[in-house]
Amino acid sequence: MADPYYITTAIHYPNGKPHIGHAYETIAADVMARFQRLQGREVRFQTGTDEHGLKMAQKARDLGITPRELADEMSCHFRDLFDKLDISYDRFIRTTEDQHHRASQAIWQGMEASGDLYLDRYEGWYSVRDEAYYDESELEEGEGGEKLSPQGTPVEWTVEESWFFRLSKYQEPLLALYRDNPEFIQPDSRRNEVIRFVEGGLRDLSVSRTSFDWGVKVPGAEDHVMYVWVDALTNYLTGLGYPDETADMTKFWPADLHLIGKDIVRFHAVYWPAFLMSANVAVPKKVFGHGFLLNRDGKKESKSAGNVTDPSELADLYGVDPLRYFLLREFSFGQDGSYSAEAIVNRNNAELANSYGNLAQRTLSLLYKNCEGYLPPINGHTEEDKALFEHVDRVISKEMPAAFDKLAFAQGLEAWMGAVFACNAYIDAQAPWALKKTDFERMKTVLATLYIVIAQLTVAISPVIPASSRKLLDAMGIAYELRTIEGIRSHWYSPLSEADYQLDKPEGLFPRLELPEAEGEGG
Ligand code: ME8
Repeated sequence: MADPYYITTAIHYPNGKPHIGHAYETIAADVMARFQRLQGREVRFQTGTDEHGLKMAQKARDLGITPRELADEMSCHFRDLFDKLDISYDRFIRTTEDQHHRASQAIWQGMEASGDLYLDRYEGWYSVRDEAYYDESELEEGEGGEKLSPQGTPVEWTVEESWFFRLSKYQEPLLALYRDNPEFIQPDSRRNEVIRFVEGGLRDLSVSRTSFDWGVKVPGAEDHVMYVWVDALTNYLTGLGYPDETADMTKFWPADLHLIGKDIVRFHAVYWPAFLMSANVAVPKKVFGHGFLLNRDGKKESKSAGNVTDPSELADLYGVDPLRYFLLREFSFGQDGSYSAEAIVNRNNAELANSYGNLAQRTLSLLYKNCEGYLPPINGHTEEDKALFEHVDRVISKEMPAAFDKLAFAQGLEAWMGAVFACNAYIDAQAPWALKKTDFERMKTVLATLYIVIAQLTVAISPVIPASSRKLLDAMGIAYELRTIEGIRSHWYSPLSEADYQLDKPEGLFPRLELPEAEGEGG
C-alpha cells in the first residue's frame, strides 16, 4: 500500500457567503485528493470554517446576532457549496467544536511547557480583516494618508495585556527547516519571500486578547482568549484526534500538504512550524501558497471588497465539471489569474465538448451501431495503434502524475489535452466509418483501440471532472476496480474479452455552452 496522504485547505472565515476564491482553493485540493486516491494512496482530506476572532465578532455585532449564530448559518453555506462542487472531503471541521477547543488548549500547554509563553503588554498595529499584527515598518499609506496593512486593509492601534509567544527563539530553527527541506514552502517565489522575512529578524508574537471573548479560552488565564490564528492553525491537528495519540495521528501526521492562498503563507510557514516545534509536534511536509483568482477587471474577489461572485451560481450557469476543469486548466496554480464568462465557455466548448466529448461520442456510437454494443476482440495492432497507446500511456503514467505532484495542474491538463488531440488525429486518419465498408475487421480493431485509450484518459481526468468521468465510465461498462491508474493501465495494449464490456447507448457528455445573455461582472 502506498503511503497515506493528508491534505488540508485553509479553513474559511464564515463571516459571509463563500466566494470564488474559496471554491478555487477547495476544488484544487479536491483534485489533489482524488488524484492521490487514484495512485492508490489512502487519503485524508480536511476543510472547514474558522469561526473565532474579532472579525467574526464584529460582523455578528453589525448584524445584531451572536457570533455563534453567524457561524452556524454561514458554515452551512460553505458545506452546501462544497457538496454541490463534488468536494470529496473526509472531515469538515468547525473551530467552535469542543474537540477543537481541547486540541488548541493542548497546543498552548505544549508551548507553555517549553517556556515559550510569557505575559506582557501589546502595543501596536492590528488589522481585523487580516486578523494580523503588523510592524510600523510594514505599513503602507492609503489615498487619504491613512495607514494600511501590506494587504491594503485598515489597521488600528491596539494596547492590551497579552500573552506572548517567543517567536524570536525560532528564527534559526526555522531557517534550518527551510534550508533542509527546500520543498517545505512552494512555489519558490513564496519560499524566497518567507526566507527574507525570517532573516530580517522575528519579534515575539502576541497570542492572546482580553478585549473580547469570542475564542478559545487560555488555560489558566480565562480572561484571555487565544489569538485566532493559534486556534485556527491547530485545526489541522484537531481533525486527526490530537492531543490523543490516535491511529489517525500516527497514520496521517505530519500533513503532506497545507494548500492555502498566498496571503496567508506567513502564518503557515513561519508561525505554525514555530508553534509546533515549541509544542514538540512534527512540522508538516509542505505548504503551497496558490495565486489569487481575480475577476475580469483584475480585482481580487473578497467579501470585504464587495465584488463577490457566487460560485454556486457559476456552477449552475456552466456546470460543475466545466467550472472545475476551467479553474485548473486556465491558470498556472501558483500565480494570479483573471476569469471571465467567455474564457469558461471557450474552454468548455473547445476542449471538453469538441475534442474530448466528441471523440467519446463518435467512438461509442460507432461501436454501438456496428458491434452491437460489445467491445470486439482485437486482431493485431498496426504501428499507428501502438504509437497511440504509447502516447496515452506516457501521459497518464508519467506526465500527468509528474505535473500534478508539483501542483502544476495546468501543465498536466495540457499533456492530457495533447493525448486527446492525438486520439482525434488517429480517428480522422483511420476513418473507421469508411473502413466499415472496406475492412470490417480493421474497423473493429480501430474502435477497440480507441475504446481503450478513451477509458484510460477518462480515468486519468476523473479527479478534475469526477461526475462526467463516472458517467462515461459507467456507459462504457468499465468495472470499478479498473478505475485507478494501475487498474486501467493493465489493459494497455492488451486484448479485451468481449463479454466484459457492454456499452449503454451513448449520450452527449458535454453540451456546448452559450454565453449568458447579460454577461455579468467577472463571470
Ligand atoms: O484566511 N482567490 O480565511 P479566508 C483565491 N481563516 N484564493 C483566495 C481568494 C481569491 N480571490 N481570496 C481568499 C482565512 N482566498 C483564514 C485561514 S487557515 C488555518 C485560516 C483563499 O476565508 C485564502 O488565501 O479569508 C485562504 O487560503 C482561503 O481562501 C480562505 O480565506
